[in-house]
Amino acid sequence: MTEKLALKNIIVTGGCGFIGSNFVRYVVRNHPEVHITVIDALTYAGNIENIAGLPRDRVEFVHGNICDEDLLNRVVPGHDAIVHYAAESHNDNSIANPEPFIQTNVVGTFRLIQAARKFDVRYHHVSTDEVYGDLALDDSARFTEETPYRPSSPYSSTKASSDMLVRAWFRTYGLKMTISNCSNNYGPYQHVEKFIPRQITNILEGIRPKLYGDGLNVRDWINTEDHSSAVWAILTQGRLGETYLIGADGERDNITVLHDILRVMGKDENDFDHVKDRPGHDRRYAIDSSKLRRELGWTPAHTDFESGLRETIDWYRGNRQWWEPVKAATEARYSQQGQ
Ligand code: NAD
Ligand code: TDX
Repeated sequence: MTEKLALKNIIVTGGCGFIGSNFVRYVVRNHPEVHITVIDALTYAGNIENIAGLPRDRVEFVHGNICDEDLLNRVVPGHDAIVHYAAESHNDNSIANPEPFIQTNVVGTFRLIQAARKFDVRYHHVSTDEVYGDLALDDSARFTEETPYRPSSPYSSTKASSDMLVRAWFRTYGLKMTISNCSNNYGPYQHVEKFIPRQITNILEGIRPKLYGDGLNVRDWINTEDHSSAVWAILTQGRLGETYLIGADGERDNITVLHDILRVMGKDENDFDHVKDRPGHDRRYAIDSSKLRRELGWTPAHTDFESGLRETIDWYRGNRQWWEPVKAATEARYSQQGQ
């Protein structure tokens, strides 16, 4: 294991989104010596409420776009690391309109790694297991760091592109980088467009949950707290130039997750609609995270999916003011798509 990197002043891009804000809260709670500058454009997916109430002397908010070179030239100097979460993150949106995905995920990453080079700043790139495409249901294989890239959707192809840029910047310019590719996250503060919060909030609103296709697609669920602890471990102890897969052995098919949500919320397990499938829908994701566990000693702490799901459901029950303002528009978009 390499010596731990001592960090004082980090930038978190996308720190007002679901996973980025979890990371900000995680660092505030566990690493009192670290100051965080959040850069976030507050797109439809960003919400300043996600970092509200954190101490002002620990977390500074900069409202801005990662594609803005002048902004990066102003903000990046004086920081010792960038942790890059900002992205357009939703597959269905990327199918309807890929353009913002190219801008933010590809051009935005390009601007950030140029700034990291220019100001000699450590860079951690947050990516997804979707860059590896999908696995068959009857295949026992899991993704590893050696799996060839084979992205299926506009979203995952832009994430794959950004990973490639970061790898090339390491080889050519010696960018001080690491990359992590994580599986599906769940937890509080996730936008209601995503599978688990969509179904929970549908039930709370009296709308029937919507399952794509046959519902047998498998996702490898990880509690977002465990994603944050893994990113911190890689940022501070990871070997430069390396990729680490993050996962918590949480494979479940969508119909089983939906049954769990309905049961926990006191509904009939069959009280949902089958809707049109997602075009190009990946069948199965599964992560082998043994490199991360072996090299950095990381283990997930929140592996009881049902109890994590109960906590997540309680959070959406208790925080209607957070999601209600965007719920109707999200469902209107889906119903236009027949989903
Ligand atoms: P999210 O959509 O909830 O949040 C994205 C955040 O980025 C928002 O706050 C948004 O305002 C901000 N943003 C978007 N474009 C921006 C721009 N051009 N400039 C500055 N800020 C911008 O996304 P998330 O689910 O929290 O995902 C965060 C990261 O984790 C993404 O890179 C995603 O690819 C990756 N990831 C997500 C998952 C998952 O299950 N959600 C799994 C693996 C990896
Ligand atoms: O209403 C729905 N019904 C449904 O059956 C929705 C919104 C989704 N689904 C299915 C599609 C997927 O098989 O549920 C599964 C999960 O869907 P999403 O929440 O859209 O996630 P996914 O497409 O798997 O991608 C997520 O994990 C990897 C994140 O959104 C990405 O940002 C991350 O990279």
